[in-house]
Amino acid sequence: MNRFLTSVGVLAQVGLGIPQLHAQEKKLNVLFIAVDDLKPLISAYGDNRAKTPGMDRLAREGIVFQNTYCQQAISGATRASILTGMYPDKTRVWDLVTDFRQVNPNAVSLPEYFKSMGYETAGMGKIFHMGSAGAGHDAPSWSIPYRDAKAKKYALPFTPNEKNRGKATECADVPDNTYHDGKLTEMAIQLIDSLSGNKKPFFMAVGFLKPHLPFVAPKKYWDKYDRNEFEVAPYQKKALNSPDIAYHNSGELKNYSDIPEFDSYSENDLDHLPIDRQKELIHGYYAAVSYTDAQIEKLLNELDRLGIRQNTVIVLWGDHGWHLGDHGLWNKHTNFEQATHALMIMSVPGMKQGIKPVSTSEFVDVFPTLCDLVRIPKPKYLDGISLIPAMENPAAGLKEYALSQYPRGGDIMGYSIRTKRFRYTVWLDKGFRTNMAYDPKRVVATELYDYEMDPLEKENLSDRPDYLKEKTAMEQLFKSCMNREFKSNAAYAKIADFRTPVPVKTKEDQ
Ligand SMILES: [Ca+2]
Repeated sequence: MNRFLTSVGVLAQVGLGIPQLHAQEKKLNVLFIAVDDLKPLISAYGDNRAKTPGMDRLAREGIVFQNTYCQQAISGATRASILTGMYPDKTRVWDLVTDFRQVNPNAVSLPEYFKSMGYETAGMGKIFHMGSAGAGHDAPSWSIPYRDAKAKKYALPFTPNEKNRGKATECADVPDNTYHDGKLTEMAIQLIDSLSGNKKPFFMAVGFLKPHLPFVAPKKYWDKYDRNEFEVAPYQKKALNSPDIAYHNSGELKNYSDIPEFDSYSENDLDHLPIDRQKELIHGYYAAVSYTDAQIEKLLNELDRLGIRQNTVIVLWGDHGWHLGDHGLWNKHTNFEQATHALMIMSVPGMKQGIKPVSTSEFVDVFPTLCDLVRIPKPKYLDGISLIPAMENPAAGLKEYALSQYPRGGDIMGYSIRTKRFRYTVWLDKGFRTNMAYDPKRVVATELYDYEMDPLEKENLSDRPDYLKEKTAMEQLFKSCMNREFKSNAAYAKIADFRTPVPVKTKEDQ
């Protein structure tokens, strides 16, 4: 089936009862800011080390979703998911190289949908994952052709290693626009200026590359921190009784030329990355976060200067979490809390400011929430829900759990549900996906963590007799989730036109 025919079909299915704007009323603009590998470490999430005045301001003036989870902690998959409003088992993107249009030709992206609703849509920087976006960075998404800033990855000369990588960090006394994100911000400001005068509302997506590795940032951002004040992750071992499959060897970090070989999750502290290198990386990560924060602040200032903040919805999100040494892990690529817990802040004209909804939420909720916020109908097949009730009443609980997943070894998928107190993860083999009926015989490992008693995930409680009651309850919840997804996949298959399934690529980087 032709994708555009299905788009029309989707539009025909949209829900009723949503208030419509009068024809002459201009809809709200959307500024959609994606940040690569930004974990929720700003003060609004309880980390007082980060120097992030831009995001702090957005948090004060916006809505901070405290308990939001990405659907899969790797760029290609999480971005395909948030940008289509569907779980990875429906987008069929679980890696860094699959273009969702190729495996799911009838999918409609969030900006593409806004375009169909009369929006001017523009994208720049990393919106979709670079390796998994088709020509024109997914040309159907944009009414204005996609553009990107060009800049060298490093300001200082470097000799690449055999993997064609330089060092993991760089501190150079250079201006912001030496690197990609500073240049991109200048381009974004120009485009905001021109779009602000249009009759059409705009949906503008800006994607920053930092704090993704390598941690390069101008010196002034490094100087905001005293390296000696950083503490390394307090727990760097494998969780007691946890399966190996939950972990990886931090291969992405090891690609960089100055990172020595180390054992990711050894019981022996001497096998870990040396403490001084850990502190250097943590310092670099925070410097890169502050650098990107300054770019975000420039965008906010420009909206204010133009006087369009009061008719622009802002969505800021980091595409997944990051392991800064917990469990001995670096990078993302797991189902643990540090990889799946994500930053998401929205700023909405006319809504309460500085609130922190406690409800569990998921990235799949962004699509329907944005539709409701700008008062356009939402496609019925979307996997998420509107978060507006949690914005109006921050104490409201909208979801019992968030669902994340991560593949391991090509043939195994780990599905993880996170409730307010627990995480229950089940690893299933032989290519299981939620479009298949759940089969307990495929289970190869389970994990249970109790965040009330063990926030650092030091022990897998799955087999502990004193947690039998809690495990049984989580197991039931997990099965109901698998059943829900099985039914949901079957319903979606009626409007989708899947091609031959593609194997998951094992390369893990972005
Ligand atoms: Ca990423």
